Amino acid sequence: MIPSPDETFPTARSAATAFLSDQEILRLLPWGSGHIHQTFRVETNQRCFLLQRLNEHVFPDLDAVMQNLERISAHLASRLSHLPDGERRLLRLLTTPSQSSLHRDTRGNAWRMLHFIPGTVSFDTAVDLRQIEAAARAFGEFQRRLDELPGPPLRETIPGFHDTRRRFARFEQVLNTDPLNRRQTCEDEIRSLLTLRHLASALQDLRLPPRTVHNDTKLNNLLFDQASQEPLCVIDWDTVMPGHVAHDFGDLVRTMASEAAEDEPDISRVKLRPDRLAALQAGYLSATQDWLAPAEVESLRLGAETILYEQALRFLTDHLEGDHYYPVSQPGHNLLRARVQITLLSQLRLLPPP
Ligand code: ADP
Ligand code: GN1
Ligand code: MG
Repeated sequence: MIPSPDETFPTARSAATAFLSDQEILRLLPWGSGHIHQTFRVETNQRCFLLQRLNEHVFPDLDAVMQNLERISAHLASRLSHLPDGERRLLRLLTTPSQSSLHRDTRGNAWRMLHFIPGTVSFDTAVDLRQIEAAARAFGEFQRRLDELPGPPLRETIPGFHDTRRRFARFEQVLNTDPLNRRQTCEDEIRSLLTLRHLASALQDLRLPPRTVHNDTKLNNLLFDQASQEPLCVIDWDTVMPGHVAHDFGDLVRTMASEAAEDEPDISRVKLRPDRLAALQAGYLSATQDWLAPAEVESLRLGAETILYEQALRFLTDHLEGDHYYPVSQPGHNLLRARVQITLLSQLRLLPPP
């Protein structure tokens, strides 16, 4: 589990100095609403930076993560620097005096620092159709640029990340052991997921060729320009690695097709809107249709079902195991999250095919 910011502040300040030995650090603030790392905005006498204590439980191979990031940053720099505002469209890593983009503190914690992209906003839920279409286009463009990444494939930073079959097997295992006796709290959700178990393998059975994709295209992994409200920079590149475009499309649907938050407690507010789905499809295809194979375009709807199913499995597994992966702010938080995914999935399955 991620420690609270209060526990980490003193170590964060000293980690920041490892990257910024020549600047005076004025202020550190906890930042963003990501589930995985512990993130701070660092203000110095010169400018702002983004400091992250990396979650090594989730990413055990940080060498792979950082090597991928360096390659992606260099490649996208060559594609984006000519655009207006080029520097703000890109994640740029800082290095320590020994030229490392990763710093280990005396306790062994891993830290990295990025240039803070100023004048941006991110959203946990989407505002309107225009924003939804633009966000889907931005993630599609990100995929298209990465498809041209030179050299060998990126390293796999989390083995089997979207191996839904494996996620299902883990879910079944936890169901059988029920270590905290929580099974009784979620019998309906368990039944729904067992009934839909064919979704654990349907996409993988298509045997589509892998591409370099983002793998975590939730809306808050996109920064928007505050002034124009247009997408500016796709962030959170830790899971960028070989995978399927349908998974990326799936996470767009999961996080934008409804007005409700990922953990909306009032299930009657969780409504998958067909107009939002159409905007996602239009935006995403406007950036990708000319280079995707027809089988990939056909797989998009199944990708959305698969990701909703997989994310429900992941949240419910975490609930049953004791909330070790996703931070929770109330008892049953992961169960709430799982319920939202299951609700969206059942509504999606009632819609006619695209
Ligand atoms: P997590 O894996 O925990 O989701 P992210 O890399 O997505 O971590 O970062 C967490 C949050 O920090 C993002 O949602 C975003 O609001 C903010 N953020 C990340 N990188 C930058 C950056 N370079 N400039 C400004 N804000 C950023
Ligand atoms: C995590 O890091 P963040 O908050 O963008 C998770 C995703 C989940 C998402 C659910 C590495 O994303 O896979 O879909 O939470 N990232 C990792 O909100 O597990
Ligand atoms: Mg994130």
